Amino acid sequence: MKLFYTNTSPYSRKVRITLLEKGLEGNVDSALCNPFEDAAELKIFNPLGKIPTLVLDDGRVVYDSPVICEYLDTLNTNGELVPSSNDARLLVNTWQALADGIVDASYHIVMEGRRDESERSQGSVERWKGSIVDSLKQIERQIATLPAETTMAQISLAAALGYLDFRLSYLEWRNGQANTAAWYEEFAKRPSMVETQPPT
Ligand SMILES: N[C@@H](CCC(=O)N[C@@H](CS)C(=O)NCC(=O)O)C(=O)O
Repeated sequence: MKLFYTNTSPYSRKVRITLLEKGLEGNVDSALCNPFEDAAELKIFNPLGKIPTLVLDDGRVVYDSPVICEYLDTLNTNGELVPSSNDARLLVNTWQALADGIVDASYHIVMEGRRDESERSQGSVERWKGSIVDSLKQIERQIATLPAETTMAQISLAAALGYLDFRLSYLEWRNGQANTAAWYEEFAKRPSMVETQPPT
């Protein structure tokens, strides 16, 4: 398998944490690829030109990050990151959607900051910030409902909080989020998190 990714992409980090948690990192050739600078090969496989994109040995192409992680989870029985039972799967997938939504809003803010100042929309930035703040409040209320075992819920949440630290530290997301912060402090010690930390 070949994974197109960057070290700074939060969606790619989620996939890379998943690979490490499943013990599958040795099965994947890594292809560092900045989609904004060298997308030519990537676009052969993914017309959206987005990372992460996973190319399987039989030529099939898998994206986006939730689909890749669900696929990786089927490859062995080292933990069940996407539960097979309906209720548990619904819970985990909804956690993943919430965490990915925080990443989406954060990524939009980062990209907006890279536009020419005259093209930026402060209104959109405020709306994305509002989504992040409200989502964090909900997570703080619901943190005790995370599954006991490690799943895509925790992996997605950790990738999202890690991205806030990496790109939007000025939001100081830990303020008022003591339970989430305590949970993250522990989860961030896992080797899969340490190994995939974005460059400083
Ligand atoms: N929903 C997608 C989002 C992927 C995504 O937007 N990746 C960014 C990098 S962090 C990208 O490739 N951007 C290139 C572009 O927007 O053209 C996923 O979960 O994989």
